[in-house]
Amino acid sequence: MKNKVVLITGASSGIGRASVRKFAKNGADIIAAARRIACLNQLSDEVSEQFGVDVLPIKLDVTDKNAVDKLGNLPERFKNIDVLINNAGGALGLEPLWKGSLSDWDQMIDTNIKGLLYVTRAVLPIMIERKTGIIINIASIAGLEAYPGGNVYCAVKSAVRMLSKSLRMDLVKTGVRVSTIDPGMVKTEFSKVRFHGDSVRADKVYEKITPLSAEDVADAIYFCATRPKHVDIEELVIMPTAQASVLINDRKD
Ligand code: 8X3
Repeated sequence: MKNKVVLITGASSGIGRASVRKFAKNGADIIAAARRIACLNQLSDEVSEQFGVDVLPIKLDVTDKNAVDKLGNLPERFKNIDVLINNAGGALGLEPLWKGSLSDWDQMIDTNIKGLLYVTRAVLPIMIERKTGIIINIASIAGLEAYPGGNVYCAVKSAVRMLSKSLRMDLVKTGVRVSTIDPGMVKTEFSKVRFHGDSVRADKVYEKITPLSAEDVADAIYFCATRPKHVDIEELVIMPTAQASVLINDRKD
């Protein structure tokens, strides 16, 4: 990964943060993008000191088209993005559809779908011009199977999978690769965000089971990004051993 530039969205926590560390540890220079710039600044200082790589923290709301456009004005050093990890996204709410919050829906659709589209569109021209690059989209097992209350989240993650598949077709003659990763249960801020800050409810999701860690998923992302140029890991499903589907889990009493 030496001399490679990796752009990671949603880099301030969870899978994004673990990916920053994983790629930096392996010598990549990083553009770490997220809304929480204070967290990014801290992460960037920590990682550049520890691994001796360049890290550019940028405050970015992926749903803000104008802000995403500015990715075209990156400093020369960071212009040639080799790996884009579309990680920003997440779930809000777990209500039956008729009780769902419209603003939660808007936010899920805007972040998981539109944000991913905006960032991908901004980054692709340079990859196509250089005939190299890999886009890694973080979807979810929620995009493979529906579950009660999953409604909009399942739909947006399913959309991410379909966008990835179609994008692969668009890019087949360009040398640019696309991978999708579908994680199952991962212990991050995911559930706390989904339940609007209710940590007690969030902690219950990971009770009596060993979930994936953000680092487990970052390892899978790194694997996809480091295959030989002629190999594209199109889709990778990664789940805890104790989880067989969204609702089939082995919880130890
Ligand atoms: C997270 C997996 O099952 O909570 O993307 O929707 S699930």
